[in-house]
Amino acid sequence: MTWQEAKGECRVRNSHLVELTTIDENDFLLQKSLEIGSCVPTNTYNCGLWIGLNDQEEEGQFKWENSNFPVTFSNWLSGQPDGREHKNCVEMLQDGKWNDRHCRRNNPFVCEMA
Ligand SMILES: [Ca+2]
Ligand SMILES: [Ca+2]
Repeated sequence: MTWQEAKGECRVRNSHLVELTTIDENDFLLQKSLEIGSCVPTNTYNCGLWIGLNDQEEEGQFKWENSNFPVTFSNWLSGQPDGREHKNCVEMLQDGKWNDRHCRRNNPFVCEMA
């Protein structure tokens, strides 16, 4: 789903796109995604999962969509974010690193309850 659709899908389930505020939360999600293992990594970027982080409102100001908190902890892949105004939604890659990407990309996603 697109990031926007994923956000809506989480809402329907009474939850929101996951917010990762510590390395432990990041590692936990990474571990879970590896356990589910529905994607075979063929390159760095092909197994991304949407998380709640985005800079759609103001370029470069990344924040979590549900809490509206600005990003404090972050785990960007080296060289990311690189999308400027073209890429405003964030995915977690197969190694747990983050990448900004086109919000219209179809990615799996992770919801969490409040
Ligand atoms: Ca951006
Ligand atoms: Ca990027």
